[in-house]
Amino acid sequence: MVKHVMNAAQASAAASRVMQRADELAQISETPGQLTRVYLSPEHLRANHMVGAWMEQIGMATWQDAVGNICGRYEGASEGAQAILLGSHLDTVRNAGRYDGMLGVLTALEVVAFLYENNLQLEQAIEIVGFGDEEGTRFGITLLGSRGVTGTWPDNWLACVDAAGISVAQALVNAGFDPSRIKSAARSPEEFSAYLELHIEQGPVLERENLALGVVTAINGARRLKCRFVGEAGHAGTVPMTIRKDALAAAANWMTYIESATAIYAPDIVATVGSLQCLPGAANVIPGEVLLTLDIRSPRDADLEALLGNLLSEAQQIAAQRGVTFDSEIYYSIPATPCDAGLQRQLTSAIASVQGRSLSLPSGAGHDAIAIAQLWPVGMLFARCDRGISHHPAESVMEADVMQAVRAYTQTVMALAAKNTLIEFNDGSENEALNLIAPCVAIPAWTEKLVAARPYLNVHVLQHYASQLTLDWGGEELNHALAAHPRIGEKAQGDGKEALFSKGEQSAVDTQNSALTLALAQGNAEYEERFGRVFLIRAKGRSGEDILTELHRRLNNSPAQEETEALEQLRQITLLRLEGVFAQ
Ligand code: 2AL
Repeated sequence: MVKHVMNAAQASAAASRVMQRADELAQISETPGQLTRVYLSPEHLRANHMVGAWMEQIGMATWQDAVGNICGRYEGASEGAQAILLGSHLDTVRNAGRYDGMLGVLTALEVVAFLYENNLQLEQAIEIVGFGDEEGTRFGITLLGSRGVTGTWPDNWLACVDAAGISVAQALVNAGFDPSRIKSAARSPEEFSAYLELHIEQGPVLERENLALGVVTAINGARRLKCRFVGEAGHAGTVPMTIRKDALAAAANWMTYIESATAIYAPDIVATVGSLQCLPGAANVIPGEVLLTLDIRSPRDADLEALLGNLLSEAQQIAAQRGVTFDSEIYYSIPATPCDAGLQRQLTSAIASVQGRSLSLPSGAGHDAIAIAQLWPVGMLFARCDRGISHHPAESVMEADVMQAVRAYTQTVMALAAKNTLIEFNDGSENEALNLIAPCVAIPAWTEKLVAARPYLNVHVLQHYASQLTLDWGGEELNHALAAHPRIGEKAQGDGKEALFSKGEQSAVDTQNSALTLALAQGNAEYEERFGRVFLIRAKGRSGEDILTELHRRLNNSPAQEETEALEQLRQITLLRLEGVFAQ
């Protein structure tokens, strides 16, 4: 582990440089007095040039890739090492603020500057990318830069045109690129171990929590629907209240339901009716038809689908009660992009160490990480911005927050890049590799098969195969495995990795509570008497009381049922431990 820590003076100098460079970049605009910098414009190329020069000052090799991203590489301890990719975008909306995108690139430069100034080379290389297009301002299609890096430009993108009728292909040529070579911007999966992006929050949560920084859990998935209530228009003076089929009253009823049901569903889900059209729309006519939109977003697709299902069925019920009809159609849908759990943990611990505590929150806005997550694990940090204002010239961040951001970012990257357990696992001797994963579970066949199938392209591939292999387990494996799992409520012996794992997993079991400890001990004994082996349960995330309830429930299982349940718990414990080994 590298011991260097950024001190206050270094962080302060770095933050002041970030602020000054954000001002310098903001001067590169097509509209005097405002900031507008769109993909493949002369201003885009000038910004790339400026950022490229800054990269070179801190020992990075630089290049502009085939879709116009500016890229830089700071070599790792061995040439050609796998890299951690840091980045964000350099394009803007029209009349933009100066931090959206740029802050991520400028803070990444400070991470590398710290390494360079301290003469540090880490196990992994660090690459920085300033993406050419995230916002989609010019061509109406988004993430052209990051989807260049993943090599997933759809064929029809080259033909898309801007407001002046210039196609993407022509714009590439005008900017000195060759449209037939865009595929060469694609990077292969093994080149990067992870992608990190720092971004302004563009929302008010951190400010309200009085925090400079937070960790992103996921970039929200979203659905947009066109909805319609159809009732019966009628004379506002003559139709009695009891026999009306008022489409607007039904819509109003539904809207208040949407608001209250969403608020109680989960704190991080939002739903909005943003437009409402009432027909025929006259003061003296009962509304016969209402067209409205529903926008719903969540960091978890399953929750989004469940809530949406509930809202739509409520709409049907309201319609039925009022004698009107309801229909809807999804016209926009994007899945959530979860951030990698291991990267979230690293970011959380770095942020907590610089600001005392961390906060996890979803991103309501889209980011380059959406595209990058197709190939690499992604992690994001958010920095507070004034009143959450973004996409506006009033966008603003505090230099003191940037100082914290640079510190947390540097700490995270150094921790990740100093060690790469997957490389250790892939390149180590058979014994070294076995030792790394043996504490996950005492089933030698599983461990050996995982080692035999080395090398793995990335941690996801390894986890997937490890999970597949657990499907073959039966009663015999279950009995073997118990060696790595002390009883619940009993302190694990020793300071070996298994004991450390187990202590962490059982940390929510309150061993000071003697009534609970006694009840668990009794339950364990009863279980062992009945099933002839130790009671196994994934303890992580469960309290002692929860576990006790489960233990009592499972005592009523038939032996066959219980074997299935115990095996499932064993799988979960093993895969969680494996995640822990490779997350570092
Ligand atoms: C354990 C353990 O060691 N970790 C965990 O999640 N559960 N032990 C057990 N008997 O279930």
